[in-house]
Amino acid sequence: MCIFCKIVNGELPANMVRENDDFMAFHDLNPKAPAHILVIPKLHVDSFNEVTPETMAGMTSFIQEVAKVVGIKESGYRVITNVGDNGGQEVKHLHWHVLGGAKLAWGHFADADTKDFF
Ligand code: DGP
Repeated sequence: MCIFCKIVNGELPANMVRENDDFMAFHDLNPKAPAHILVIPKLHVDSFNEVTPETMAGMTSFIQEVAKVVGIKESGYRVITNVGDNGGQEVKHLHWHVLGGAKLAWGHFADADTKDFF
């Protein structure tokens, strides 16, 4: 069972922000911003590649609520989902990083010189 499924079923603890029947939001263990929340569907989905439009619809309003609850809705924030190896996905359970609380830097490549791409 993946670590996020263990958080869903209570086997692993998490610093919970918000929860409903379908989704959970909790603080990231290794925050990359003053506010760094992970939003997951309770039902296991490997990644964005497999998510349904129905789940996406619920995720959208849930993420909007989370941004309001943590107080970053007006100041601004970033929503990211990493997909697969090149996307840097470490946990193979769909999750959205909701980052805010400070002005965020934009963009990077992990191990290549950007001039090779443009
Ligand atoms: P990603 O690289 O997109 O798969 O991001 C996985 C994130 O999950 C990473 O920022 C660290 C976080 N993380 C990993 N394990 C745990 C955990 O057990 N609890 C919490 N709260 N976050 C975790």
